[in-house]
Amino acid sequence: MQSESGMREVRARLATARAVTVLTGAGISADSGVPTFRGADGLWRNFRAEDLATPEAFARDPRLVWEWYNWRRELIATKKPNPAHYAVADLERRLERCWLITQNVDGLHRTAGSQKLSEIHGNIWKVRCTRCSRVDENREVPIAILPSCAACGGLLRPHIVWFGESLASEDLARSYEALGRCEVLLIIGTSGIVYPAASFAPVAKAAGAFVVEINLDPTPHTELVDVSLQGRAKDVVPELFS
Ligand code: BV8
Ligand code: ZN
Repeated sequence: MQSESGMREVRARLATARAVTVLTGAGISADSGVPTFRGADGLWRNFRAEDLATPEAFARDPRLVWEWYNWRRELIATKKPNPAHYAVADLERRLERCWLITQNVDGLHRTAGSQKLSEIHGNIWKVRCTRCSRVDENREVPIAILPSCAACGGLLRPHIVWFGESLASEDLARSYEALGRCEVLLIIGTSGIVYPAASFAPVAKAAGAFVVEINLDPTPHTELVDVSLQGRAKDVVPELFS
């Protein structure tokens, strides 16, 4: 469906919807200056996912993995939410039934005010003890010595879901509930490659949702969605609600 008529259709649906679910990926933070994973300047081009974002990589060389996450933390610490993050957060004020599922670990949705959310791949500002599994918010990680748990002395790891690791069952349950009951699913800035998030659009579609994609480029979702809006999230997303 063309953008102008597509935009009109989406705005009309959102104006009457009682339950909206939003699924976001790195593309929504790209407009804040956070590098995506698979784009031209994507993170993975300079790093190989299997070298860094896996439990095996951390077991093999925890210092290397911490150096990469500290580099990303320093980068993200200077970034701010953009109008797309704020428009998504504003949905919580408009609708009593809305839920945000984000693959992003940068925390920018929380900074923008989103509270009804599942950070299904974790959060780069949280650490987890590899021995007692305690999770803490931790804004500073001294890389000179590997960070250890205040409670038991175990080695701390980023509280992030790596490739080959299962998502938290609570996050999955919450996500499937939000996908199963929403009238509209907005998919913003994800390449639709990483599972299980890549299977969320068909789940919502099968449950009867009107599915909308906002992306710069076509993705594996594009032929399945009801409306595909091509453009930058910071420009398109606020337009959906104005
Ligand atoms: C699991 C943490 C199982 C790291 C991440 C073969 C087939 C199917 C599945 C698999 C398979 N082989 C392996 C698997 C499983 C694997 C997977 O899906 N692999 C993929 C690569 C095929 N999945 C897993 O391992 C998951 N776990 O399956 O567990 C299991 C079950 C039981 C027991 C044990 C295990 C775990 C997946 C989570 C991995 N962790 N992140 C970190 O972030 O440090 S994934 C990583 O990719 C990020 O979290 C990121 O969020 C995520 C998805 O990427 P996107 O967000 O989509 O970002 P991307 O750069 O790709 O795309 C950006 C998009 O934005 C583009 O479309 C671009 O056009 C658009 N864009 C850019 N700018 C803008 C924009 N759009 C709008 N406006 C703009 N301005
Ligand atoms: Zn511990």
